[in-house]
Amino acid sequence: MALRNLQEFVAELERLGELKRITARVSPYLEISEITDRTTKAGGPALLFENVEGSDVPLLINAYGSERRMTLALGVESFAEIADEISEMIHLSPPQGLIEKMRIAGMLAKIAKFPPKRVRSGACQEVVLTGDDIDLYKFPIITCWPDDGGPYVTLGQVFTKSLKNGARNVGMYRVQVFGKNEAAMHWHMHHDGARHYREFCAEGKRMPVAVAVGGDPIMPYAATAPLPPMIDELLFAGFLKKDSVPLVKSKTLTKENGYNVDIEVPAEADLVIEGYLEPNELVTEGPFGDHTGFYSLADKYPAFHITAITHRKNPIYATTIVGKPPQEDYFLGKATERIFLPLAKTQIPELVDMNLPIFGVFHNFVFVSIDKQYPWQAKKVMNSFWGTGQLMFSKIIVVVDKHVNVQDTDEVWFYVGANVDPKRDIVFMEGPVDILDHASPMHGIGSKMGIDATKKWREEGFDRDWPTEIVMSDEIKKRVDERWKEYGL
Ligand SMILES: [Mn+2]
Repeated sequence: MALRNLQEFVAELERLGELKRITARVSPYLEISEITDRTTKAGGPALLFENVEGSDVPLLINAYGSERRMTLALGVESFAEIADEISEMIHLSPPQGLIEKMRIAGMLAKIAKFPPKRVRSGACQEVVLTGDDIDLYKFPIITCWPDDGGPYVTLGQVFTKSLKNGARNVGMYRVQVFGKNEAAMHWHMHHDGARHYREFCAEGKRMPVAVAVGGDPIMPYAATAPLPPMIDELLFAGFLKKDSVPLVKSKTLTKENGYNVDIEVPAEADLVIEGYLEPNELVTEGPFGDHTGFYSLADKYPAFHITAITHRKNPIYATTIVGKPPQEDYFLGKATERIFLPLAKTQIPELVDMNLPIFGVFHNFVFVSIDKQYPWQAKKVMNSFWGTGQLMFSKIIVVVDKHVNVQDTDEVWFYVGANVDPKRDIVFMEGPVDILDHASPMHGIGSKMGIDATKKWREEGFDRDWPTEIVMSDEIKKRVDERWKEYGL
Protein backbone atom coordinates (compact mmCIF):
# COMPACT_ATOMS: atom_id res chain seq x y z
CA MET A 1 0.00 0.00 0.00
CA ALA A 2 1.33 3.39 -0.94
CA LEU A 3 2.21 5.68 1.92
CA ARG A 4 0.93 9.23 1.59
CA ASN A 5 3.33 11.21 3.74
CA LEU A 6 6.34 11.16 5.99
CA GLN A 7 4.24 10.74 9.13
CA GLU A 8 2.84 7.46 7.74
CA PHE A 9 6.31 6.38 6.63
CA VAL A 10 7.76 7.00 10.09
CA ALA A 11 4.89 5.09 11.74
CA GLU A 12 5.42 2.17 9.37
CA LEU A 13 9.19 2.14 9.91
CA GLU A 14 8.62 2.16 13.64
CA ARG A 15 6.07 -0.65 13.49
CA LEU A 16 8.57 -2.79 11.59
CA GLY A 17 11.42 -2.06 14.01
CA GLU A 18 13.23 -0.08 11.30
CA LEU A 19 13.40 3.22 13.18
CA LYS A 20 15.09 4.42 16.34
CA ARG A 21 14.08 7.60 18.20
CA ILE A 22 16.92 9.57 19.77
CA THR A 23 15.90 11.84 22.62
CA ALA A 24 19.41 12.89 23.68
CA ARG A 25 20.22 16.49 22.74
CA VAL A 26 22.43 16.53 19.63
CA SER A 27 24.04 19.22 17.53
CA PRO A 28 23.10 19.70 13.87
CA TYR A 29 26.76 20.69 13.35
CA LEU A 30 28.62 17.45 12.43
CA GLU A 31 27.34 15.40 15.39
CA ILE A 32 24.22 14.05 13.61
CA SER A 33 26.40 13.32 10.60
CA GLU A 34 28.88 11.22 12.59
CA ILE A 35 26.09 9.29 14.35
CA THR A 36 24.40 8.64 10.99
CA ASP A 37 27.62 7.62 9.24
CA ARG A 38 28.31 4.99 11.89
CA THR A 39 24.69 3.79 11.84
CA THR A 40 24.48 3.44 8.03
CA LYS A 41 27.83 1.66 7.80
CA ALA A 42 26.66 -0.79 10.50
CA GLY A 43 23.44 -1.52 8.55
CA GLY A 44 21.44 0.23 11.26
CA PRO A 45 17.91 1.72 11.35
CA ALA A 46 16.38 5.02 10.30
CA LEU A 47 17.04 7.67 12.95
CA LEU A 48 14.53 10.19 14.26
CA PHE A 49 16.34 12.87 16.27
CA GLU A 50 13.71 14.48 18.50
CA ASN A 51 15.95 16.91 20.33
CA VAL A 52 18.18 18.85 17.98
CA GLU A 53 19.93 21.94 19.34
CA GLY A 54 18.38 25.18 18.12
CA SER A 55 15.20 23.71 16.63
CA ASP A 56 11.86 22.32 17.78
CA VAL A 57 11.51 20.22 14.65
CA PRO A 58 12.46 16.51 14.72
CA LEU A 59 14.94 15.30 12.11
CA LEU A 60 14.69 12.07 10.12
CA ILE A 61 17.77 10.57 8.50
CA ASN A 62 18.82 7.19 7.04
CA ALA A 63 15.14 6.50 6.24
CA TYR A 64 16.19 4.97 2.88
CA GLY A 65 19.36 3.38 4.21
CA SER A 66 18.53 -0.28 3.53
CA GLU A 67 16.95 -2.25 0.72
CA ARG A 68 13.98 -3.06 2.92
CA ARG A 69 13.27 0.57 3.80
CA MET A 70 13.79 1.60 0.18
CA THR A 71 11.20 -0.91 -1.06
CA LEU A 72 8.86 0.17 1.74
CA ALA A 73 9.12 3.78 0.53
CA LEU A 74 8.26 2.58 -2.97
CA GLY A 75 5.31 0.56 -1.66
CA VAL A 76 6.56 -2.79 -3.00
CA GLU A 77 8.01 -6.03 -1.68
CA SER A 78 11.01 -5.91 -3.99
CA PHE A 79 12.53 -3.75 -6.73
CA ALA A 80 11.82 -6.64 -9.12
CA GLU A 81 8.08 -5.95 -8.80
CA ILE A 82 8.51 -2.58 -10.50
CA ALA A 83 11.12 -3.87 -12.96
CA ASP A 84 8.76 -6.71 -13.96
CA GLU A 85 5.91 -4.28 -14.49
CA ILE A 86 8.11 -2.13 -16.73
CA SER A 87 9.29 -5.26 -18.59
CA GLU A 88 5.69 -6.23 -19.19
CA MET A 89 4.85 -2.76 -20.43
CA ILE A 90 7.70 -2.99 -22.90
CA HIS A 91 6.78 -6.46 -24.12
CA LEU A 92 3.04 -5.97 -24.35
CA SER A 93 3.64 -3.33 -26.96
CA PRO A 94 4.64 -4.07 -30.56
CA PRO A 95 8.30 -4.98 -30.62
CA GLN A 96 10.21 -3.06 -33.25
CA GLY A 97 10.90 -1.01 -36.38
CA LEU A 98 8.56 1.79 -37.36
CA ILE A 99 6.31 0.90 -34.50
CA GLU A 100 8.99 1.92 -32.01
CA LYS A 101 7.45 5.36 -31.73
CA MET A 102 4.02 3.96 -30.96
CA ARG A 103 5.51 1.67 -28.42
CA ILE A 104 7.08 4.58 -26.60
CA ALA A 105 3.81 6.49 -26.87
CA GLY A 106 2.04 3.46 -25.37
CA MET A 107 4.48 3.33 -22.49
CA LEU A 108 4.12 7.03 -21.88
CA ALA A 109 0.34 6.65 -21.79
CA LYS A 110 0.69 3.93 -19.20
CA ILE A 111 3.14 5.92 -17.13
CA ALA A 112 0.83 8.93 -17.44
CA LYS A 113 -2.18 7.09 -16.02
CA PHE A 114 -1.93 8.96 -12.73
CA PRO A 115 -1.03 12.57 -13.50
CA PRO A 116 -0.59 14.97 -10.57
CA LYS A 117 -3.83 16.63 -9.46
CA ARG A 118 -4.47 20.12 -8.11
CA VAL A 119 -6.17 20.24 -4.71
CA ARG A 120 -7.45 23.33 -2.90
CA SER A 121 -5.45 23.06 0.27
CA GLY A 122 -2.61 21.00 1.65
CA ALA A 123 -1.00 20.16 4.96
CA CYS A 124 2.24 21.68 3.65
CA GLN A 125 0.64 25.12 4.05
CA GLU A 126 -0.81 24.77 7.55
CA VAL A 127 1.76 27.36 8.62
CA VAL A 128 2.80 30.12 6.20
CA LEU A 129 5.79 32.35 6.96
CA THR A 130 6.51 35.41 4.84
CA GLY A 131 8.48 38.64 5.21
CA ASP A 132 10.38 38.94 8.49
CA ASP A 133 8.96 35.63 9.72
CA ILE A 134 10.97 33.66 7.18
CA ASP A 135 13.70 31.80 9.04
CA LEU A 136 15.42 28.74 7.64
CA TYR A 137 17.18 28.29 11.00
CA LYS A 138 13.85 27.20 12.54
CA PHE A 139 14.68 23.86 10.92
CA PRO A 140 17.50 21.55 12.02
CA ILE A 141 19.51 21.95 8.82
CA ILE A 142 22.73 20.02 9.28
CA THR A 143 26.35 20.73 8.51
CA CYS A 144 27.64 17.37 7.31
CA TRP A 145 31.47 17.46 7.22
CA PRO A 146 34.17 19.61 8.83
CA ASP A 147 35.27 21.49 5.67
CA ASP A 148 31.72 22.06 4.34
CA GLY A 149 30.88 25.65 3.38
CA GLY A 150 27.90 25.65 5.78
CA PRO A 151 24.63 23.87 6.47
CA TYR A 152 22.86 22.24 3.52
CA VAL A 153 19.33 21.08 2.75
CA THR A 154 20.31 17.70 1.31
CA LEU A 155 17.03 15.92 0.58
CA GLY A 156 15.07 18.72 -1.07
CA GLN A 157 12.82 18.16 -4.06
CA VAL A 158 13.44 21.14 -6.29
CA PHE A 159 10.40 22.20 -8.37
CA THR A 160 11.00 24.31 -11.47
CA LYS A 161 9.23 24.93 -14.77
CA SER A 162 10.45 25.58 -18.27
CA LEU A 163 10.02 29.16 -19.42
CA LYS A 164 9.54 27.86 -22.97
CA ASN A 165 6.74 25.33 -22.50
CA GLY A 166 5.83 25.33 -18.82
CA ALA A 167 6.94 21.70 -18.38
CA ARG A 168 7.71 20.84 -14.79
CA ASN A 169 10.89 19.29 -13.45
CA VAL A 170 11.58 17.90 -10.01
CA GLY A 171 15.23 17.30 -9.18
CA MET A 172 17.22 16.70 -6.05
CA TYR A 173 19.80 19.44 -5.74
CA ARG A 174 21.49 20.53 -2.54
CA VAL A 175 20.72 23.96 -1.12
CA GLN A 176 23.34 25.77 0.94
CA VAL A 177 21.95 28.05 3.64
CA PHE A 178 23.62 31.44 4.10
CA GLY A 179 21.07 33.26 6.24
CA LYS A 180 17.48 33.07 7.43
CA ASN A 181 16.22 33.88 3.92
CA GLU A 182 19.31 33.47 1.73
CA ALA A 183 20.61 30.29 0.13
CA ALA A 184 22.23 28.91 -3.03
CA MET A 185 20.95 26.38 -5.55
CA HIS A 186 23.44 23.73 -6.57
CA TRP A 187 22.64 21.99 -9.82
CA HIS A 188 25.06 20.59 -12.38
CA MET A 189 25.02 21.92 -15.93
CA HIS A 190 23.42 18.75 -17.33
CA HIS A 191 20.53 18.75 -14.81
CA ASP A 192 17.05 19.70 -16.01
CA GLY A 193 16.80 22.45 -13.36
CA ALA A 194 19.96 24.07 -14.75
CA ARG A 195 18.53 23.87 -18.26
CA HIS A 196 15.41 25.72 -17.06
CA TYR A 197 17.62 28.33 -15.38
CA ARG A 198 19.50 28.94 -18.67
CA GLU A 199 16.12 29.63 -20.33
CA PHE A 200 15.26 32.28 -17.71
CA CYS A 201 18.78 33.78 -17.94
CA ALA A 202 18.53 34.02 -21.72
CA GLU A 203 15.29 36.03 -21.40
CA GLY A 204 16.52 38.05 -18.41
CA LYS A 205 13.61 36.80 -16.27
CA ARG A 206 13.41 36.00 -12.57
CA MET A 207 13.01 32.24 -12.05
CA PRO A 208 10.63 30.87 -9.38
CA VAL A 209 11.86 27.77 -7.51
CA ALA A 210 10.25 25.75 -4.72
CA VAL A 211 12.09 23.22 -2.58
CA ALA A 212 9.88 20.65 -0.86
CA VAL A 213 11.21 18.57 2.01
CA GLY A 214 9.59 15.42 3.41
CA GLY A 215 6.07 14.50 2.37
CA ASP A 216 5.39 11.43 0.28
CA PRO A 217 8.35 9.04 0.76
CA ILE A 218 8.30 8.24 -2.95
CA MET A 219 9.19 11.81 -3.92
CA PRO A 220 12.93 11.81 -3.09
CA TYR A 221 13.23 8.69 -5.22
CA ALA A 222 11.23 10.13 -8.14
CA ALA A 223 13.34 13.31 -7.97
CA THR A 224 16.55 11.29 -8.40
CA ALA A 225 15.33 8.84 -11.08
CA PRO A 226 17.16 9.28 -14.42
CA LEU A 227 14.11 10.30 -16.46
CA PRO A 228 14.31 11.93 -19.88
CA PRO A 229 13.55 15.67 -19.74
CA MET A 230 10.07 15.25 -21.27
CA ILE A 231 8.85 13.02 -18.44
CA ASP A 232 7.61 14.91 -15.38
CA GLU A 233 8.93 13.25 -12.24
CA LEU A 234 5.40 13.53 -10.79
CA LEU A 235 4.03 11.31 -13.58
CA PHE A 236 6.67 8.75 -12.67
CA ALA A 237 5.77 9.10 -8.97
CA GLY A 238 2.11 8.56 -9.91
CA PHE A 239 3.05 5.46 -11.89
CA LEU A 240 4.97 4.06 -8.91
CA LYS A 241 2.22 4.91 -6.41
CA LYS A 242 -0.72 3.98 -8.64
CA ASP A 243 -2.19 7.25 -7.46
CA SER A 244 -1.91 10.92 -8.36
CA VAL A 245 0.38 13.23 -6.42
CA PRO A 246 -1.74 16.02 -4.93
CA LEU A 247 -0.42 19.54 -5.54
CA VAL A 248 -1.36 22.94 -4.18
CA LYS A 249 -0.61 26.34 -5.59
CA SER A 250 2.48 27.85 -3.98
CA LYS A 251 1.89 30.93 -1.83
CA THR A 252 4.26 33.33 -3.58
CA LEU A 253 5.47 31.80 -6.86
CA THR A 254 2.53 32.77 -9.04
CA LYS A 255 1.75 34.74 -12.16
CA GLU A 256 -0.14 37.26 -9.97
CA ASN A 257 3.22 37.95 -8.35
CA GLY A 258 4.80 38.68 -11.72
CA TYR A 259 6.40 35.34 -12.52
CA ASN A 260 6.06 33.82 -15.97
CA VAL A 261 4.95 30.43 -14.60
CA ASP A 262 2.95 29.23 -11.59
CA ILE A 263 4.76 26.80 -9.32
CA GLU A 264 2.70 24.12 -7.59
CA VAL A 265 4.06 22.22 -4.60
CA PRO A 266 3.24 18.79 -3.13
CA ALA A 267 0.34 19.09 -0.68
CA GLU A 268 1.77 16.44 1.65
CA ALA A 269 5.25 17.99 2.04
CA ASP A 270 6.49 18.75 5.55
CA LEU A 271 8.24 21.93 4.51
CA VAL A 272 8.30 24.05 1.37
CA ILE A 273 10.90 26.75 0.73
CA GLU A 274 9.64 29.18 -1.93
CA GLY A 275 11.94 31.63 -3.63
CA TYR A 276 13.51 32.91 -6.79
CA LEU A 277 16.78 33.14 -8.68
CA GLU A 278 17.83 36.31 -10.51
CA PRO A 279 19.22 35.74 -13.99
CA ASN A 280 23.00 35.30 -13.85
CA GLU A 281 23.28 36.23 -10.15
CA LEU A 282 25.81 33.72 -8.86
CA VAL A 283 27.36 33.28 -5.42
CA THR A 284 30.15 31.09 -4.10
CA GLU A 285 28.70 27.77 -3.03
CA GLY A 286 30.57 24.91 -1.33
CA PRO A 287 32.79 23.16 -0.51
CA PHE A 288 30.63 20.13 0.17
CA GLY A 289 31.63 16.63 1.32
CA ASP A 290 30.22 14.72 -1.64
CA HIS A 291 29.16 11.17 -2.52
CA THR A 292 32.54 10.60 -4.16
CA GLY A 293 34.11 10.48 -0.68
CA PHE A 294 35.88 13.80 -1.37
CA TYR A 295 34.93 17.44 -1.02
CA SER A 296 33.54 19.13 -4.11
CA LEU A 297 35.25 22.48 -4.48
CA ALA A 298 33.48 25.77 -3.99
CA ASP A 299 32.15 27.22 -7.23
CA LYS A 300 29.64 29.78 -8.53
CA TYR A 301 25.94 28.84 -8.36
CA PRO A 302 22.67 30.81 -8.40
CA ALA A 303 21.71 32.76 -5.28
CA PHE A 304 18.34 31.59 -3.96
CA HIS A 305 16.23 34.32 -2.34
CA ILE A 306 13.47 32.99 -0.10
CA THR A 307 10.00 34.53 -0.43
CA ALA A 308 8.06 32.17 1.84
CA ILE A 309 8.42 29.12 4.04
CA THR A 310 5.34 26.98 4.48
CA HIS A 311 5.12 23.89 6.67
CA ARG A 312 2.94 21.41 8.44
CA LYS A 313 1.90 22.17 12.03
CA ASN A 314 4.09 19.27 13.17
CA PRO A 315 6.71 18.86 10.46
CA ILE A 316 9.48 16.30 10.32
CA TYR A 317 12.65 17.56 8.66
CA ALA A 318 14.03 14.84 6.37
CA THR A 319 17.67 14.92 5.43
CA THR A 320 20.61 12.73 4.44
CA ILE A 321 24.36 12.80 4.28
CA VAL A 322 26.66 11.68 1.52
CA GLY A 323 30.34 10.79 1.91
CA LYS A 324 32.56 7.76 1.75
CA PRO A 325 30.35 4.80 0.85
CA PRO A 326 28.24 3.08 1.96
CA GLN A 327 25.77 5.87 2.58
CA GLU A 328 22.01 6.15 2.35
CA ASP A 329 22.16 7.29 -1.31
CA TYR A 330 23.48 3.88 -2.33
CA PHE A 331 20.00 2.40 -1.81
CA LEU A 332 18.32 5.11 -3.91
CA GLY A 333 20.86 4.27 -6.64
CA LYS A 334 20.27 0.55 -6.23
CA ALA A 335 16.54 1.07 -6.76
CA THR A 336 17.32 2.87 -10.03
CA GLU A 337 19.74 0.17 -11.16
CA ARG A 338 17.06 -2.50 -10.64
CA ILE A 339 14.03 -0.53 -11.89
CA PHE A 340 15.73 0.78 -15.03
CA LEU A 341 17.44 -2.50 -16.01
CA PRO A 342 14.55 -3.54 -18.34
CA LEU A 343 14.74 -0.16 -20.08
CA ALA A 344 18.52 -0.46 -20.45
CA LYS A 345 17.91 -3.87 -22.05
CA THR A 346 15.75 -2.29 -24.75
CA GLN A 347 18.83 -0.25 -25.76
CA ILE A 348 21.40 -2.98 -25.08
CA PRO A 349 19.63 -6.29 -25.81
CA GLU A 350 22.58 -8.55 -24.88
CA LEU A 351 22.61 -7.11 -21.37
CA VAL A 352 21.91 -9.78 -18.74
CA ASP A 353 22.61 -7.92 -15.50
CA MET A 354 24.49 -4.91 -14.23
CA ASN A 355 25.88 -3.78 -10.92
CA LEU A 356 27.00 -0.32 -9.91
CA PRO A 357 29.05 -1.53 -6.95
CA ILE A 358 28.96 0.37 -3.69
CA PHE A 359 32.66 1.35 -3.82
CA GLY A 360 32.22 2.81 -7.29
CA VAL A 361 29.94 5.64 -6.06
CA PHE A 362 27.63 5.18 -9.11
CA HIS A 363 29.95 6.26 -11.92
CA ASN A 364 33.45 4.94 -11.16
CA PHE A 365 32.63 1.28 -11.84
CA VAL A 366 29.97 -0.61 -13.75
CA PHE A 367 30.01 -4.40 -13.84
CA VAL A 368 28.04 -5.84 -16.75
CA SER A 369 27.19 -9.41 -17.77
CA ILE A 370 26.22 -10.11 -21.38
CA ASP A 371 24.94 -12.93 -23.53
CA LYS A 372 27.85 -12.84 -25.98
CA GLN A 373 26.81 -13.89 -29.49
CA TYR A 374 29.47 -12.39 -31.76
CA PRO A 375 33.14 -11.42 -31.61
CA TRP A 376 34.12 -8.26 -29.71
CA GLN A 377 30.57 -7.80 -28.48
CA ALA A 378 31.96 -6.76 -25.09
CA LYS A 379 33.51 -3.72 -26.78
CA LYS A 380 30.21 -2.93 -28.47
CA VAL A 381 28.50 -3.01 -25.06
CA MET A 382 31.06 -0.60 -23.60
CA ASN A 383 30.33 1.84 -26.42
CA SER A 384 26.59 1.45 -25.82
CA PHE A 385 27.05 2.36 -22.15
CA TRP A 386 29.19 5.36 -23.03
CA GLY A 387 26.42 6.49 -25.37
CA THR A 388 23.39 6.02 -23.08
CA GLY A 389 22.00 8.71 -20.73
CA GLN A 390 23.79 9.04 -17.42
CA LEU A 391 25.57 5.74 -18.04
CA MET A 392 27.88 7.76 -20.29
CA PHE A 393 29.71 8.78 -17.11
CA SER A 394 30.77 5.17 -16.36
CA LYS A 395 34.52 5.50 -15.80
CA ILE A 396 35.51 1.84 -15.67
CA ILE A 397 33.28 -0.80 -17.29
CA VAL A 398 33.96 -4.47 -16.73
CA VAL A 399 32.16 -6.88 -19.08
CA VAL A 400 31.79 -10.56 -18.18
CA ASP A 401 29.90 -13.52 -19.63
CA LYS A 402 26.27 -14.22 -18.70
CA HIS A 403 26.99 -16.94 -16.11
CA VAL A 404 29.00 -14.55 -13.94
CA ASN A 405 27.09 -13.02 -11.03
CA VAL A 406 27.92 -9.33 -11.29
CA GLN A 407 26.29 -8.67 -7.91
CA ASP A 408 29.21 -10.60 -6.38
CA THR A 409 32.08 -8.17 -6.90
CA ASP A 410 34.80 -10.68 -5.92
CA GLU A 411 33.49 -13.00 -8.59
CA VAL A 412 33.83 -10.21 -11.18
CA TRP A 413 37.42 -9.48 -10.13
CA PHE A 414 38.16 -13.21 -10.34
CA TYR A 415 37.22 -13.18 -14.04
CA VAL A 416 39.14 -9.95 -14.64
CA GLY A 417 42.20 -11.65 -13.22
CA ALA A 418 41.61 -14.93 -15.03
CA ASN A 419 40.31 -13.93 -18.47
CA VAL A 420 42.09 -10.68 -19.26
CA ASP A 421 45.22 -10.11 -21.27
CA PRO A 422 45.65 -6.45 -20.34
CA LYS A 423 47.17 -5.27 -23.59
CA ARG A 424 44.52 -6.98 -25.69
CA ASP A 425 41.42 -6.63 -23.51
CA ILE A 426 41.58 -3.11 -22.12
CA VAL A 427 40.27 -0.25 -24.24
CA PHE A 428 40.28 3.49 -23.60
CA MET A 429 37.68 6.02 -24.66
CA GLU A 430 37.40 9.77 -24.20
CA GLY A 431 34.36 11.88 -23.53
CA PRO A 432 32.30 13.65 -20.89
CA VAL A 433 32.92 12.43 -17.35
CA ASP A 434 31.04 13.12 -14.13
CA ILE A 435 31.80 16.68 -13.09
CA LEU A 436 32.55 15.37 -9.59
CA ASP A 437 35.43 13.31 -10.98
CA HIS A 438 38.49 15.06 -9.52
CA ALA A 439 41.04 12.84 -11.30
CA SER A 440 40.08 13.71 -14.86
CA PRO A 441 42.58 16.09 -16.52
CA MET A 442 39.92 18.75 -17.03
CA HIS A 443 36.58 19.53 -15.38
CA GLY A 444 33.91 17.31 -16.89
CA ILE A 445 35.97 15.66 -19.62
CA GLY A 446 38.42 12.79 -19.51
CA SER A 447 39.04 9.19 -20.36
CA LYS A 448 37.23 5.96 -19.60
CA MET A 449 38.36 2.35 -19.53
CA GLY A 450 36.64 -0.84 -20.62
CA ILE A 451 37.83 -4.26 -19.49
CA ASP A 452 36.68 -7.23 -21.55
CA ALA A 453 36.72 -10.13 -19.08
CA THR A 454 34.60 -12.45 -21.22
CA LYS A 455 35.91 -15.75 -22.57
CA LYS A 456 37.94 -15.12 -25.75
CA TRP A 457 36.96 -16.79 -29.02
CA ARG A 458 38.91 -17.95 -32.03
CA GLU A 459 36.90 -15.42 -34.08
CA GLU A 460 38.40 -12.79 -31.82
CA GLY A 461 41.91 -13.81 -32.79
CA PHE A 462 42.51 -16.10 -29.83
CA ASP A 463 44.01 -19.23 -31.37
CA ARG A 464 44.79 -21.25 -28.27
CA ASP A 465 42.36 -23.64 -26.56
CA TRP A 466 40.31 -21.92 -23.87
CA PRO A 467 40.27 -24.19 -20.81
CA THR A 468 37.08 -25.51 -19.22
CA GLU A 469 36.07 -23.98 -15.90
CA ILE A 470 36.03 -26.29 -12.89
CA VAL A 471 32.47 -27.06 -11.79
CA MET A 472 31.37 -30.04 -9.67
CA SER A 473 28.72 -32.30 -11.19
CA ASP A 474 25.12 -31.67 -10.14
CA GLU A 475 24.76 -35.31 -9.12
CA ILE A 476 27.55 -35.12 -6.57
CA LYS A 477 26.42 -31.73 -5.32
CA LYS A 478 22.95 -33.10 -4.70
CA ARG A 479 24.35 -36.15 -2.91
CA VAL A 480 26.52 -34.01 -0.63
CA ASP A 481 23.60 -31.66 0.07
CA GLU A 482 21.49 -34.60 1.16
CA ARG A 483 24.19 -36.15 3.31
CA TRP A 484 25.55 -32.90 4.80
CA LYS A 485 24.22 -33.57 8.30
CA GLU A 486 25.78 -37.04 8.33
CA TYR A 487 29.25 -35.58 7.92
CA GLY A 488 28.87 -33.72 11.21
CA LEU A 489 30.41 -30.55 9.73
MN1 LIG B 1 13.82 15.62 -15.11
